[in-house]
Amino acid sequence: LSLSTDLVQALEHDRFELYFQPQVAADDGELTGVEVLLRLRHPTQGLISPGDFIPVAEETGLIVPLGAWVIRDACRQLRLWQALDVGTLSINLSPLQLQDPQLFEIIMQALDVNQIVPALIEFEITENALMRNSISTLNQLNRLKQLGVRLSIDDFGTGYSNLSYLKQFPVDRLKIDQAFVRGVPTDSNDVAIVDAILAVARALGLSTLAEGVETQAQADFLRARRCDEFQGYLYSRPLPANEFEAWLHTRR
Ligand code: G
Ligand code: G
Ligand code: MN
Ligand code: NA
Repeated sequence: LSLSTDLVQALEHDRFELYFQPQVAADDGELTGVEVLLRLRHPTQGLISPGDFIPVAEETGLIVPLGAWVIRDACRQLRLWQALDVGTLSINLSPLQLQDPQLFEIIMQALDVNQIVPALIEFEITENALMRNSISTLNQLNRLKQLGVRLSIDDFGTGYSNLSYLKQFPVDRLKIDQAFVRGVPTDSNDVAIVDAILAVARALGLSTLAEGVETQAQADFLRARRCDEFQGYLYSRPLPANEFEAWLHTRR
């Protein structure tokens, strides 16, 4: 009948899957982490991207239990990869999850059950999520930070550009949105924006990751400007767990 009904059933019938996209160091290309990206295996429509269902899950509130499933399943996978040294596992958090009083408990339990060191987990929060409900969001983020997980700002540069919140929130790194990465090194506006983001990050002591790196020219430019890490099709698309393991084996 509707996508929102489909989503409830999909969660009940375990039809969501996690994909994993490598993040690599700019200097030597070594794996530094993995972003967890959600997919829906629809019985008739095949694999559906989060861009097509996350907005519905946010409108209906399903993102709260769905996001909890993502956290638990990602931690389960990280435990299975314990011997592989995959680095930091980055998990996307929605604004509604940040307002959920149970979020902290859900995270604590997932870490505990899987015996995961908090420093191996990073939560990605978009700029717009940070701008909303700043008091409760700030409290939630401070608790998470004290627990020892890492925090990053996703899609950096695309939100409402009030930079004052960067001082308030205990974030560790900025993920430069692929919209700006796309144009470097040829588009002078994108070059200016990327340079400005790198300068802000450096001044505030935050590390930087460029998203959507697709070409060697982009990587070379960003490396020269001392961006710390890269993620994008140049290295790998998001992959199911078994294909990610194969990707890792061919590189080591
Ligand atoms: O994988 P893809 O490029 O299609 O992801 C599209 C968008 O969906 C991205 O903005 C990404 O941050 C978001 N997304 C992917 N997985 C999750 C998830 O587990 N939770 C939330 N809240 N967003 C996700
Ligand atoms: O918004 P967020 O950064 O969480 O989501 C990343 C999204 O970007 C995912 O949907 C992923 O599939 C997509 N993506 C990852 N690498 C590339 C890339 O190199 N090029 C493009 N066009 N999209 C990418
Ligand atoms: Mn992300
Ligand atoms: Na992003």
